Amino acid sequence: MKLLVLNGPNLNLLGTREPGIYGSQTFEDYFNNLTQKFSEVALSYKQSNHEGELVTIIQQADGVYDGVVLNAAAYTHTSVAIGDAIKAVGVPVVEVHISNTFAREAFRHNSFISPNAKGVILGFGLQSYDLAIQSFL
Ligand code: CA2
Repeated sequence: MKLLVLNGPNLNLLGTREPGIYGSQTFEDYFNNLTQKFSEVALSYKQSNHEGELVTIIQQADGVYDGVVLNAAAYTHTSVAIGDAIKAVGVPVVEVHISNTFAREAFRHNSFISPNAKGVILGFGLQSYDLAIQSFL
């Protein structure tokens, strides 16, 4: 099984700021743990701060990966373009969030990803990614 873990804007800062919300581990470290734990899965990791680049990555994932684990970060709440891209491709996307977005500000309660996602996992810290990978297995 080939899975792509795709992170959106500012998630490259994980482990450096706001540890109270997002934890103190860098995503690269955590991704290393994931590749060891799921050694039977061909896991790839990409991150972009740019909306259009995320759209392109999702389009290019179609037919290449069996699934995408997507944390679109703040674009979750704003991006019709990313929502449309997920709808347009055949590759299943599981939406993840580190924090429980429903326990936060009202503007984080809407997602343009969820209606087009296979499922949504949120609020379990970085473990949300682990659970999303398990959902594909
Ligand atoms: O909880 C999540 O995973 C979010 O997708 C994170 C986004 C936020 O806008 C969403 O509402 C929920 C923010 C990612 C910012 O990541 C940072 C990491 C370290 C330091 C500062 C920001």
